[in-house]
Amino acid sequence: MALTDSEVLLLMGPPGAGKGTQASKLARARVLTKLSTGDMLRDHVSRGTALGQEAKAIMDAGNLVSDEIIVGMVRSALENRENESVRVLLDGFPRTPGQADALNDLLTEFGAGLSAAVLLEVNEDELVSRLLQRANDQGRSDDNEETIRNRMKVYKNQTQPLIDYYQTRGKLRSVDGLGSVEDVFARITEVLS
Ligand code: B4P
Repeated sequence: MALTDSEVLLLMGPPGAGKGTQASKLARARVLTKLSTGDMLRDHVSRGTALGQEAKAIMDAGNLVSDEIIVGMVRSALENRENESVRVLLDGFPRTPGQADALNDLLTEFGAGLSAAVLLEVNEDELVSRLLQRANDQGRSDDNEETIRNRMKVYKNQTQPLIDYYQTRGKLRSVDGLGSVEDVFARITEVLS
């Protein structure tokens, strides 16, 4: 495949499934630009922008920032990309059916299509233990037990329906997210080959 061809991958999964971790590796390996809505939001928070001030309390409670803000951020990232083709890896977006519809519209507008949606599957005990470990290592303000519990609930109610959405469209690739980072990466590479 020539690098001028468009490729759009998205990584889905519950909080702590390894999306951010795998997204960085996958983007490097396939020469894609990583677009992480979580990273973009944290960047706004740390710069103290109006958007960041609005998002901070929502993120700290483990809720989802509005579709309007998120879709606006992704749209500007796509508009500001360096290459003619659309070669992106979406990390943590879409997270609601409304965002998934908006992504379809955006990709049509930019002349690209979704290549695959990779779902990382990890059981809840392991998710909680990873996030509490990260709380120790990095002190992220949404990695405390109460917020983690809410993030899991929000994932089940608002994001899990996207599994069917992408399954029905023949785009879903499920991957076991347990094991070492390298093992999980090898599984992802295999389902995309
Ligand atoms: P995100 O930044 O997407 O946070 P996340 O779901 O916790 O995933 P993350 O990528 O950070 O963690 P990962 O699983 O890689 O979102 C944060 C918040 O932003 C959301 O709650 C929401 O408020 C807001 N937001 C973001 N996108 C939004 C959207 N589209 N719509 C609305 N709101 C949005 O890793 C977790 C930990 O596990 C790490 O410490 C990692 O080192 C570890 N780990 C990874 N792989 C492992 C492995 N194989 N084994 C052991 N540990 C592993």
